[in-house]
Amino acid sequence: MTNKKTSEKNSSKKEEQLKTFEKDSTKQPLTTRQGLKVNDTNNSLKAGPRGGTLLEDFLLREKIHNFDHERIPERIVHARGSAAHGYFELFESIEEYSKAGIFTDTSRKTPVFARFSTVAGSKGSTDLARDVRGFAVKFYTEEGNWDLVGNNMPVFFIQDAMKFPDLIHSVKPEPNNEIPQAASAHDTFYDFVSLTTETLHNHIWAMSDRGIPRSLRMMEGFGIHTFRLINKEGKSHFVKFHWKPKLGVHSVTWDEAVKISGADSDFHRRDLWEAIDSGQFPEWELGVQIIPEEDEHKYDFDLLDATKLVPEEMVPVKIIGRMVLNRNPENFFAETEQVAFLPDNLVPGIDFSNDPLLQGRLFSYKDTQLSRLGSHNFHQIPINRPLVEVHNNQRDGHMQMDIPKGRTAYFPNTLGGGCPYLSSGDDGGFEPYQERIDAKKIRTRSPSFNDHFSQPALFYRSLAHWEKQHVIDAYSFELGKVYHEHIKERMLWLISQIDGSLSEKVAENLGMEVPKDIEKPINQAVGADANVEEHQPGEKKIYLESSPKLSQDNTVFGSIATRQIACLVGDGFDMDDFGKMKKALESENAVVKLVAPHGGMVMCSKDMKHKVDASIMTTESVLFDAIYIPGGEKSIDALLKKSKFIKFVNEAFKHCKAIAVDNDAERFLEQCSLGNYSDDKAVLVNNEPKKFIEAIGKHRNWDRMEKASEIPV
Ligand code: HDD
Repeated sequence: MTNKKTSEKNSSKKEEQLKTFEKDSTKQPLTTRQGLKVNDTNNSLKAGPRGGTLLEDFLLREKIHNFDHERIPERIVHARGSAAHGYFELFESIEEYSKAGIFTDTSRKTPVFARFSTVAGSKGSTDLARDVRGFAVKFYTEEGNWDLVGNNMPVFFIQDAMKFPDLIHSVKPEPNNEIPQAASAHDTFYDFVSLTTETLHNHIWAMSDRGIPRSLRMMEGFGIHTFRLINKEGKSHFVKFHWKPKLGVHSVTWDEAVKISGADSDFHRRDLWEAIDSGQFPEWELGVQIIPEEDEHKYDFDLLDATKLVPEEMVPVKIIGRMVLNRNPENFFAETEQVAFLPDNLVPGIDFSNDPLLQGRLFSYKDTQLSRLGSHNFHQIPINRPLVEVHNNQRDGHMQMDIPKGRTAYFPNTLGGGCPYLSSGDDGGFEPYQERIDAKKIRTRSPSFNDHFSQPALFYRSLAHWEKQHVIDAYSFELGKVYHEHIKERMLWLISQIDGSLSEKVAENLGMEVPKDIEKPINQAVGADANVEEHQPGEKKIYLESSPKLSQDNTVFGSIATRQIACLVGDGFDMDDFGKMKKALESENAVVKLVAPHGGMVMCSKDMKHKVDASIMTTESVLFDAIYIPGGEKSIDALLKKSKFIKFVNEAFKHCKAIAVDNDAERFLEQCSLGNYSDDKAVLVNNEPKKFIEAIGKHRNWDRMEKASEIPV
């Protein structure tokens, strides 16, 4: 057991390790790569002031040579990402299930590096694409690195790694014209999805609000696969990992997502960076669903099928620890870009299951890192180095950074004293779980994976009315962008397997009919030799009427920490109103920003100057969570002179956000298109700040949704 002092030391150990690689150029002379001091980095060496450049100019050649090689291939998926450092701590030991130090030693603070990402877009694409989000965490444990490489949705699109290239090729920009970027709404994706019925479950999650999070800090994370936990006695339990965000799970609407992509395509990256920078550290609890081995076949679905979740109502999530992200990277490339997550980075006490998707991942990631980072020595890059010492007989290769000592690079040896030596299980050596196997070698899919409709239907049934409407809108948008009628027809039929009224509404928006049946085989994700009938998607089952935990209506509400509040002000705004509101909001750790008709300074009613955070020309309503307008006759007159302020408020209303006004600011609201707002719980006129804070804490007033959809912005 690590004592408290050692634990603090461990948590900063990764920071210290990284610091030894940091380079601070303050007060340092500019040098070449060889350390030669440089006297001119502006002009190349020429034969006379107007003459040709000389080949001997090693300063020019070195500078350009480095520049030419600055880029490495971006990740083939999850290219766009943002990351942060932090720590994990355990609340209670689960030694009855796992012998892993990270799950038994409550005195440890384990350093972590977490990277969040979108899947389909390129490195420079928008943060607000409708997409699955990657949720990858590297734990630098005392037994070596453990990587939990998950997503923000608890299921995956496909069941077998063999289908991964097909899935990704279909969703990525089409190969002939490289269109569209970071968008699933196109023919090739729906051609594939509509023929591969196992995709339906992850697909409806992507069509739900989970596909457009408000913040990376407001997403759940899931390990997705069933893993194993192994205890000291060698007994195995199945486990599913869950990350639960302290701020709850919240999303933006599609209309906002589209507009945010134009107004600030770094919206999520900036949000994560600024929250950490301001000391509002994002936090998630780690939960586990533990299933005894004996129960492996107890469920209506197969635990090895990554397109299925285990409803929390059937197996509760036990919270065992928390992750806090408290430090931004020093350098994006060195850390966020070069970090290499590998699902096969394991520690004793955790092991794989036979999930065929997971098994394929164990090969793919290392392989990808090699082509991305250029050398198999990528584990020596500072962000990837474990905290424990590394000793083995692997040698040489591109970019070897260590200087291994001694004559022996083989095992067994006597010349090196038998070192590095082997460790037994008792001594922390990794021992694979001894699973009994008695099977034929066979290329197939287990029939127990054939139920493709029960869980997407369970998900849809569990959503609140406003979430259901968002799903209808999302399907209608995405399929509306599909050109080929036969693909849309197949999709409509598939959606009708989830819910009849859902497909009817989508069909109406598309101006089509839901087909009664579709020509088999629709599930073409089977081999040519397989019995196609046997592999058709099975009947929809109802083993749970609904799973309330799947709905964002039942998430955590209340906190307004880090929420962005736009205060619309012109010269002469009422300082008494504003001062009271600002104090109340900031005491709850919300971020108050002044948006004015111009940049620079704005004068309040007390003749004090206040710095403007954004002029109305440079910002948009969609970048804020709520709006406040203090009184002040002159200020309101100034706001009314710029029509964009009206659009600003109309848009916030359309997106069901909280709006508060004081005194003569009500005059401004009357010029907007809000209709009768007197009974709207989130439009507050001359109310206490407390009420405004409560309304923001509810995230949105979805009761307004129908009325808001008519606002013409
Ligand atoms: Fe993957 C990256 C998550 C299936 C092959 N994947 C990658 C990342 C995440 C995931 C979060 C980015 C890590 C980072 O931030 O650097 N992938 C998943 C999840 C899956 C999954 C949750 C299913 C449950 N992936 C999957 C399969 C394959 C891959 C089945 C291949 C057979 N994934 C890769 C990859 C990537 C990757 C091509 C690209 C960049 C990288 O690995 O480092 O190897």
